[in-house]
Amino acid sequence: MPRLLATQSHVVHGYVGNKAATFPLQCKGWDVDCINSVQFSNHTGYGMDKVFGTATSAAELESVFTGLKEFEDYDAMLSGYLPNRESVACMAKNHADLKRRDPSLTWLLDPVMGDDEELYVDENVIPEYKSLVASSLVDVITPNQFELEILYGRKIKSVRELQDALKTLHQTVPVIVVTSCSSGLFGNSDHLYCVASMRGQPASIYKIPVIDSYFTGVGDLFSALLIDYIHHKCNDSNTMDCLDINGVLATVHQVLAVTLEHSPKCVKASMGSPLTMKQMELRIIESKKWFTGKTPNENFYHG
Ligand code: PXL
Repeated sequence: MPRLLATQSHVVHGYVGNKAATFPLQCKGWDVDCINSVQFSNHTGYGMDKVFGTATSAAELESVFTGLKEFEDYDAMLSGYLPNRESVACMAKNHADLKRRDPSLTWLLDPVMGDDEELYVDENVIPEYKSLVASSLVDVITPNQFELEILYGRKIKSVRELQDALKTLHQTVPVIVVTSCSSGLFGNSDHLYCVASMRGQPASIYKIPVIDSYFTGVGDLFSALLIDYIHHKCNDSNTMDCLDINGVLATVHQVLAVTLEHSPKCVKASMGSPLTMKQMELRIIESKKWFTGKTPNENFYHG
C-alpha cells in the first residue's frame, strides 16, 4: 500500500484540507498520515468571527515531524494551507529532508497564498515558498494564477506571458498545474481554465464550466487526486511521458455535482453565511463511487 504524508488544515466540521484529501486517497488505496497545520472548528468561509480553534505552532509541528522519523517510508508528500512563515518553513525543512533521503518520493506543494489579488496568509510566507520552488526538490506545484504570479514575480496578462512564467518555473519544478486562470487570459467567464504543464512539453489547457456557487476545499481535493494520478503514472510505467489531468478534473467535477444534488434547491452559497456554507460543504463521502469506480469520461480538454 503506498504511503502519503499530508501537511495541511484540519477542520472538525466540514471538508477542506486533510478532511477533503484523506477519504478520496484512502479510497484509492493510500495509507494517509496527516499532520494538521491548524485545527479549526470549520473553514474560514463561514466568517472569521465564526472560526474557532488554533494554528499549530512551528514548535508543535517540529515535534510531530520528529516523532515521525521512525515511520518515514513515504511514497508521496502533499502540503496545503499553512498559516504563517514559521509553519511553512517547518514543513519545507522536514519535507525537504524526506525528499533528500528518498528522491523517488513524489512531492506536491500547493503554495497556498491567496486568490483574486488577495493574500489570505501572512505576507512573509512568500519568500519561503519562493525558495522552496527554487530548491529543485519539489516535483509538482498547483498554484492558481495569482499564486503563480507571486512565484514568478510578475503579473501575467497574456497566454504568451503565461508560457514564459511556466518556462521560468520549469527550471526547478518538473510539473506545474495552474488550477485556475483569470477569465481575462482565455476570454470566457462562464468557464474556468486550468493549465497543466510538464517540463519540455507543450502545456495543455482544460476548460471547465463554472458552477455558480461557493465551494471550499476544491483545491485540496484536486491536489490529492492529482498526486494519486501522478504517482501512479510515474510508478506504473516507470516514466512520466505525458500529463493528462482530464480524469482528475472530471472526478472533482462529479464531486461538485454530487454536492449540488445534496444541497437544497436554489441555495447559492455565499462567503460569511454559515448556513449556506454548511449546505455547500463538499459531499466527500457521498462521492465515494467516483473515487473507487471508473474515471468519469466528461471531456474538458481544450487544447
Ligand atoms: O483550502 C481551503 C481551506 C483550507 N484550510 C482552511 C480554510 C480553507 C478555506 O476556506 O479556511 C483553514
